Amino acid sequence: MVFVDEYPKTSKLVRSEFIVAFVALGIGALFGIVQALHRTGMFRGFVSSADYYTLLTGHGVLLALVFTTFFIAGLFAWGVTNSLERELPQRIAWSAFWLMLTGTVLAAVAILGGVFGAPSVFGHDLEADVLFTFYAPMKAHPAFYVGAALIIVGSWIAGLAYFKALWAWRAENPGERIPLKTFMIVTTMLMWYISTIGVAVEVVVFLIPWSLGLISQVDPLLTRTLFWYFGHPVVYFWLMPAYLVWYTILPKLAGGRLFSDPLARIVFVLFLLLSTPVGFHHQYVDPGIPEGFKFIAMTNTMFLLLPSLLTAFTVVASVEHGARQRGGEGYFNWLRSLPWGEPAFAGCMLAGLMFAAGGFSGMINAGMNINYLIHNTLWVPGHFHLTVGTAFALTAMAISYWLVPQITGKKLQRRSVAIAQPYVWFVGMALMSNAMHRAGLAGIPRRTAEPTYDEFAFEGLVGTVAEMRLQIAIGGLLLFLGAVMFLAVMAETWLAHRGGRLSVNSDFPAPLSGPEHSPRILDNYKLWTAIALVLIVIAYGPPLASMLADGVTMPGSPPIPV
Ligand code: HAS
Ligand code: CU
Repeated sequence: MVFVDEYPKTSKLVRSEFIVAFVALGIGALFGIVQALHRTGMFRGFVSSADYYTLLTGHGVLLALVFTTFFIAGLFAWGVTNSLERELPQRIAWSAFWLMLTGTVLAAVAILGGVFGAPSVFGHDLEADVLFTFYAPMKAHPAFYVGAALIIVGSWIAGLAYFKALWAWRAENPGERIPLKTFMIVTTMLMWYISTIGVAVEVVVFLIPWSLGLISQVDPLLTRTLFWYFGHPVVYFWLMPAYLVWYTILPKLAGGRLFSDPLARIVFVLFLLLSTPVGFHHQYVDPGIPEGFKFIAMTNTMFLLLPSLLTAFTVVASVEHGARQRGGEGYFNWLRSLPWGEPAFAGCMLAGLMFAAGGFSGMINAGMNINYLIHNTLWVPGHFHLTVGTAFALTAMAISYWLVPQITGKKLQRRSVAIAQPYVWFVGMALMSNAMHRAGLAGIPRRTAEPTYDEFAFEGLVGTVAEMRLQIAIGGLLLFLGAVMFLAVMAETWLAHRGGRLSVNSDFPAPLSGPEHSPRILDNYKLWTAIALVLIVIAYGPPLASMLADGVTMPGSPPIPV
């Protein structure tokens, strides 16, 4: 039975979440190409350099916060429903959706106000050129922070719907192991609840009253620390749903079976434990944080490589199993027997391949000494366009080719465009990201509208200023083309009529090694949450105490209008 017929209510919720996600993707991609052409000097006719930061904030918020959060909410609603074989509690799920959407509209209006001359609204200039990390003392309109708070609270309520479905399932299936997709989803949500405490305190306790003028100062180090307490785990909030796709759907698309359910559970427990006590690796150059706690963050970050390296092993082994079921042979020849002409499969594999590169550039970031070389340079956007921009984004687009037909009951349209799109995205990202990494190594800064590269010497580095500019511009154009191709296929599929049997379904073969091969304690997520909190107290307790010792706003800063 097609998913949309079996679970019509949750299908409608997933469709709504995906529509918001895809609209955010489209607007964010449009801002992206305008930025790329502007800062490479290829074409500067769209915006002034002053408005560049409005676009950059829109690009980051719409793609890194809105596209991701709404797509993940849709994917998780599908995953819980599919694995527990029941509709989600609708009232809770839909209230989460409307809260997140209200928050998104508020934040988007505040951002776009900047393009329309920042008119005064409720006594404050309507603008939010604070970028997606919204560092104080740069100040946005209060609506921006209220919007961010509503998105966070909405996501918390969405998680409640998943837990209610799980508790109801457990009452009917006492002693049963939690089905893997739901296990992955609840561990991700637990990590999300823990990590969003930081940004919720930052926004609700400090930035909203400060932007309203109710408090005169905030301590920028404290608000940055609260942001990065959340800022690293949020990247795993983006990665773990991609891993859910790679572990539980990709093996099926390859014609195989998941190599090891127990390894998958261990990976998600490791992310729950280690994702949050590492945030200082974004603040290696910040003053006021004892070096020892930066070192602890670096050490934890290196441990955090383990779940991803385990993933590389398990996912490739699962895909290889599929290849051999198709008659694949040899040490590597089996790769050729995989369904590279299937858009969902090819997109996920190319996303994984590119994430390997993104992961290794993350390792460079994580080294305290080498980080000084790349911090705040174009290297960092090069890194995160491989990670959230491809590992997550390309996986989300690829799996939509498989999932959207099931939540609409309509056949995928424009298959030839869908087949080409992951490859266009992959080539575009390879060009743009590698040039960004190299430019970063040469010291070219990130977040600048008017960088004059000319005086940067490139001795010893392959490439010249002109070549890097060209690569970033061509790569950006291909990425924009890839986004348009994806949205065109989605629109035609959405608007098509139902008819004929779908070639896809949500039935999954049992893993080669099932949950019965893993200790039951893995499912004890209360234990893992408690340990995660202890690790956080160790990593953050003393530094936060020292920051608070001299008062929550001292040394403070008044708002700097952007
Ligand atoms: Fe990062 C900065 C370190 C992962 C996103 N990161 C950022 C920022 C973002 C971001 C958005 O230590 C910038 C924030 C800002 O604006 O300032 N990052 C890491 C490390 C990892 C890592 C060690 N990052 C991510 C992920 C992201 C993401 C995932 C989004 C989704 N990152 C940093 C650091 C900074 C940073 C510092 C601060 C830099 C600075 O100074 O500002 C690790 O998690 C990476 C582990 C991954 C691997 C790769 C494993 C390979 C796999 C591939 C499997 C293959 C498959 C298919 C499935 C070791 C899993 C195979 C294909 C075949 C053909 C067989
Ligand atoms: Cu990080």
